[in-house]
Amino acid sequence: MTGLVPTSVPLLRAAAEPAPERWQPGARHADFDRDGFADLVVSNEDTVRVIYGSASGLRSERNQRWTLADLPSAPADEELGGASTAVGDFDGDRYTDLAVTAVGLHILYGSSTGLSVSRARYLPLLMDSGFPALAVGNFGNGPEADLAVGQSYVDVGKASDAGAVDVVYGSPS
Ligand SMILES: [Ca+2]
Ligand SMILES: [Ca+2]
Ligand SMILES: [Ca+2]
Repeated sequence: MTGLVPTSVPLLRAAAEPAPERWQPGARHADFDRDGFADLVVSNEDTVRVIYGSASGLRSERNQRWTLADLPSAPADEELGGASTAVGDFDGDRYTDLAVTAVGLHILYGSSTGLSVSRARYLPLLMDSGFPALAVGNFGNGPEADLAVGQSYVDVGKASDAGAVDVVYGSPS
């Protein structure tokens, strides 16, 4: 067989269970450790996982898994509540970084050893209860990648559920 070869990997066991209404899996890829192999990010209602690529494909040895409780500076007693993810080099060090929205915005920075919560940043953006829409690009204000966070139901002033877009500009580490 040539071309695409289907291989089933049981990444999201929760998918076999009844899905809450808001359940929405997310998948991204980027080379967080710059070893030349793409690494895979999968997220669901309450968990973000990273599976690192290798010469022999995605390998489980270096798997990472975070819930909200693992992310630094996040408010306690909250559920992840809908993690959206996006990737970009937000600090311009050539390692791709991971943005995770969960009760605010978390940036996990890439490095030669991959992503680490010990090198993460938390921005307490006001979040609504849905899955924010994320877009990455260099919108200007420095060469680093920037992040736009769109939310449908966030209140703006006296306008409830008005919706808003926050833009977070990257900056050197
Ligand atoms: Ca990699
Ligand atoms: Ca970076
Ligand atoms: Ca920029």
